[in-house]
Amino acid sequence: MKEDVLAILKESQSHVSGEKMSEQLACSRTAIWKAISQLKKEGYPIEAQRNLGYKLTDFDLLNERELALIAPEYKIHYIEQTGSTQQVAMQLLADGADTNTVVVAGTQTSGRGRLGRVWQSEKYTTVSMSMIIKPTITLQHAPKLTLVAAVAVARALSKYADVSIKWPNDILINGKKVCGILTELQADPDRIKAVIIGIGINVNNAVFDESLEDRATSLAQEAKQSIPRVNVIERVLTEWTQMYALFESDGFTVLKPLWEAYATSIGATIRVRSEQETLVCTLLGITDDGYLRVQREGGEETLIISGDIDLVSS
Ligand code: BTX
Repeated sequence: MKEDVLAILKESQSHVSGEKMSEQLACSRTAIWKAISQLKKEGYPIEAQRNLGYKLTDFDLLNERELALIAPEYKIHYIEQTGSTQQVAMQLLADGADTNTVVVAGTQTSGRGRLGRVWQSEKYTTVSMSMIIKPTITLQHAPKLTLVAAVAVARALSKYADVSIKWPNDILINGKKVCGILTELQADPDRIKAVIIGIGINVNNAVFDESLEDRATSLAQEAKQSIPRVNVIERVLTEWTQMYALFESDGFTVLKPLWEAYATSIGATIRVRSEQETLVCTLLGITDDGYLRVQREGGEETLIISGDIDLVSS
């Protein structure tokens, strides 16, 4: 009953009367009133107005219960506010968390990117999530997991806008970053113990810090409508489940063409900044191992294992 009442409230943009709900659900008005009281106790912001009825006042509900409904095969921990979901996931791992444990934060105060960079994810407008995976692959194959996650997120976000992937870990819309992916490993010299894949998605951000203004965008800015974060998380987990199953059964080779289809800079001139050098070259694609294939100005082909890329010209 409670779930049915919640579903009606979620679907409705305006107030719904108790009478209408009791007719729709073929139950008494007392049963509706009880369900509403329970939902309120669970933290659902429901406004009651005389003569009008009930309305959910927050379209973007995010809590443990909502998350449990979208992906029962995952153990999702919701935290209203935390420093970094990566940090929480690491602690859960140390406490014995299993594969498919996910941490989601309402807001993140010290989000991190690669190489100690800052990831901005405050103000309850973004998706900040970290997934614990215990894959049965060797260390050498680990970088591919970032690419598998990128394909999954790209597919999930393509419902809202045209997305592209920028190697290795960014998802862009109209050339601006909408999502970053951070893969962190716990490994013995010969074997991966666990991988924590952190995904940060700008969902309902209306503005960005001056430093990001020209380089960042949100789904809401691009789709011109607000989007419940729980829907985005649901899509990401659904796509991740499918893409990761493909990766486990058939390897990265089947995912490579999917990745390349989103990588719009293939054939373009790019600047690669790696630890070793900064290089202007042509992007050819990726290898079966997930490394970047580029062509230097003299024609020589080079593989890039890690680094950042920027588009110079298409
Ligand atoms: P990255 O190192 O590739 O990108 C970080 C860079 O992206 C920053 O230096 C800045 O220029 C830019 N940036 C920072 N915040 C944003 C933003 N909100 N939108 C667009 N651009 C931004 C990317 O690292 C990996 C980010 C992973 C974030 C997730 S959130 C959940 C999990 N927890 C956590 O602490 N990190 C991950």
